[in-house]
Amino acid sequence: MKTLCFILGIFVAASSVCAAASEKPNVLFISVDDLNDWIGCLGGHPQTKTPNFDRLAKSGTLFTNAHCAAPQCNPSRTAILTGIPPYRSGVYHNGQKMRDVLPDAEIMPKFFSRHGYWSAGSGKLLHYFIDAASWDDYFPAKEKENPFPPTFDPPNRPISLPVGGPWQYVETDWAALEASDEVCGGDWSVTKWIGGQLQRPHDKPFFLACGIYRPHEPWFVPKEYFKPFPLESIQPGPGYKEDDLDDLPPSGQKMGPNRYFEHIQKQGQWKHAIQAYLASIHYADAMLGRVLDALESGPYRDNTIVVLWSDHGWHLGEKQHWQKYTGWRICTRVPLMIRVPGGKSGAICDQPVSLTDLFHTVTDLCGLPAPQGISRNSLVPLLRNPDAAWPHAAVTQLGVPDEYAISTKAWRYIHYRNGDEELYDIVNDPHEWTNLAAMPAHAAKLAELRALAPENPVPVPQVPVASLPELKWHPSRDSAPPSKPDGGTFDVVFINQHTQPVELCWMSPTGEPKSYGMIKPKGQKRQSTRPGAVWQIRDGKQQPLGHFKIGDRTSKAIIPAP
Ligand SMILES: [Ca+2]
Ligand SMILES: [Ca+2]
Repeated sequence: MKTLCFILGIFVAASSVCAAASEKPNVLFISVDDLNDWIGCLGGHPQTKTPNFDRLAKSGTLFTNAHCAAPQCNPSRTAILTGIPPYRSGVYHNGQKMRDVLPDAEIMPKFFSRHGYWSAGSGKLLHYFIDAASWDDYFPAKEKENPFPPTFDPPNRPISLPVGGPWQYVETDWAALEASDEVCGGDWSVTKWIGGQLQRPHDKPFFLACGIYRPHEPWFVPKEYFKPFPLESIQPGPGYKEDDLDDLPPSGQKMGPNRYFEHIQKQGQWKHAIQAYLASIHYADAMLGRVLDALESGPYRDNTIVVLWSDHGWHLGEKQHWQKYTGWRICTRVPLMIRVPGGKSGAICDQPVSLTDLFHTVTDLCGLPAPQGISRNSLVPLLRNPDAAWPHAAVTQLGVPDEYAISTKAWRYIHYRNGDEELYDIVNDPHEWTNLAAMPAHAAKLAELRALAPENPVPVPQVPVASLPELKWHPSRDSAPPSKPDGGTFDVVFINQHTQPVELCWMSPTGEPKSYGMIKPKGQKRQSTRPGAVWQIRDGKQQPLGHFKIGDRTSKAIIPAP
């Protein structure tokens, strides 16, 4: 009882409330995947329909200047669940495995379990794994390390966007489905299970984490969620400006335009994609509504802290970009809302905050001892007073140690690894259309923001070969197909498990093998290559054994024993 009195004391100082409360507040920790600021209460798109996000925001504090620790799932979610920013942990990108880099880091559910809580989750919280040892329970079965319940996969999936090349993520597509929410499964099953936990008796306080997957791709949701967004009415995001790239430094000009947006426009799918993203957000909103309804009609309505966040934003054409990975505000700014029993409702905070601060904030709210070695910036003072002094800036790391974006209350600064810079006045230019970095009048502001750079960022640790995804081996005594290389380079590690030396050959686009040398038995060769390349393996007599087709990322290619 003492703990909740402490917490509520912060907000209402009413002993009668404390007397009625149970010992410790519960925590409902909700994540949404790839949701940018296109929700009603953040005003990111005039057509969006998100009554449940808006209702949660209205019942607590909405942070309008919250930023992810990194604009991609793995480093962002790792920072949230460990409380350690990428420049300290070394988890910078999606190609790393959290447990390779941070074998001993304690994540939030484990911390809560160790402090008398029952911790459970469902859906995607970490990057496509559960980390079973950190949870008391998980749906579906935690031992399988797959956070997803089955999702409806129509036998003849509609195709709206033809595949543009090997660079294209396999799930980049969209369409209205002839299916009910229940048949769609996935988020429906996650929110059903979470709702069940919110309604049943518990003998301990709970830390319950709900990972809603939409609006992550693919954007297939039941057709009723498309209805409020007739195709002919669809508008681009208000941040879209066709000639927005002119004032960017070379690194920004390279970061912005990508082949997704070009391909989507060529296929006449831009409006369709915006429609499908809005529909997927509307669907995620309905799933959130199921969780909020279960909480509000159940026994834990008045003693549960609710935290909702998205792991990063998303471009739909802004800066000629599609997807994520950039340092611009459409990609780093995220929905964040926190409701505390007895706390403020309808509060809006525009201080720059980072999702890395959530671990410390939630333990602070629950009166638990502060975890060691994590971000120290608790948001509790801002929950008490949204205008409280806040000397911190929010740092978003962009995949490598020396590339980052910094957000303050009124300004944003982007620093690329070659030293290129951008500076934006977000009060007067919220869509970052005018880069002020080169203007002498803003030199002092630029210097001020430069000084906020992360100090001594840790280097990117090498991914152990054992953790790399494995390419499919295509055994064949015949020749291999030609390469169709398309996209940026990365390494693939070829591992020879054959008893004899083998020869590694790159297939030219016209189908001729070109030798890149021999690999000894039990030997390895790290080779730079590109998506769509084909590598043939030959024996010592130059007879083909088979080949590998390169996918879209660093991987390993195991040449099997005969
Ligand atoms: Ca994500
Ligand atoms: Ca511009």
